[in-house]
Amino acid sequence: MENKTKRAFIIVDVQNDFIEGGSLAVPKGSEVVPVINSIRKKNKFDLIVLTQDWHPSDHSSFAVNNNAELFSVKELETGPQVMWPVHCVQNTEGAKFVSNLVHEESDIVVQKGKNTKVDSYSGFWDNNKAQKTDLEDILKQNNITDTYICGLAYDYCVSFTAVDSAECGFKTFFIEDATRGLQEETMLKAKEKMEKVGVKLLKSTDLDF
Ligand code: VGL
Ligand code: ZN
Repeated sequence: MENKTKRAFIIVDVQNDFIEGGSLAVPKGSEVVPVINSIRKKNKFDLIVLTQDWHPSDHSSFAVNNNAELFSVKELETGPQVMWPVHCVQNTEGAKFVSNLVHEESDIVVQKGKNTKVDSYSGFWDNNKAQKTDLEDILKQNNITDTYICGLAYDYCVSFTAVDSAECGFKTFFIEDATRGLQEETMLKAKEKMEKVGVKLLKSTDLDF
């Protein structure tokens, strides 16, 4: 039986729209980039995955497409949805990975949020858990046992990805200094949720492999 630890580094949504100057900027979002670059340089991962928020321009999470107030919560067919500014539209500058983020040929890119009707914070599933991305299959095909999650934004896509990772059965680590969040209150809730499902929170300096 193969039971060797195999580690994946999952870098969530480090895209221009989520850093300073972007349309859905996370405060100090760009600070994660040098931390992430140094993690991948110092530590040995078996697989590196980048997720990319990749919306069609008519996406239902955009306030303008619903005549809704920015950041309000609207009841859509698919459930409650935060009304976001237009962000990470497919093939735009805002959807590109931040230019100083190290990105190698062997990295796997998983795009999400492509279905107009439903948002997808997690890299694994859409918010309704109706449709999966390829992420779980990719990790399982590579015999990954442990995942290390970081990126933007803490309270949405990063924590949702970490929760799903734990629920998929991976030993899941959330690298606190390699993420930044939108709001204190939602970050606290996200942290509680992660701890409840067994995600371990740690710092990049704790990694020793
Ligand atoms: C995200 C809100 C909407 C994120 C993506 O990457 O955290 N947040 N789309
Ligand atoms: Zn989005």
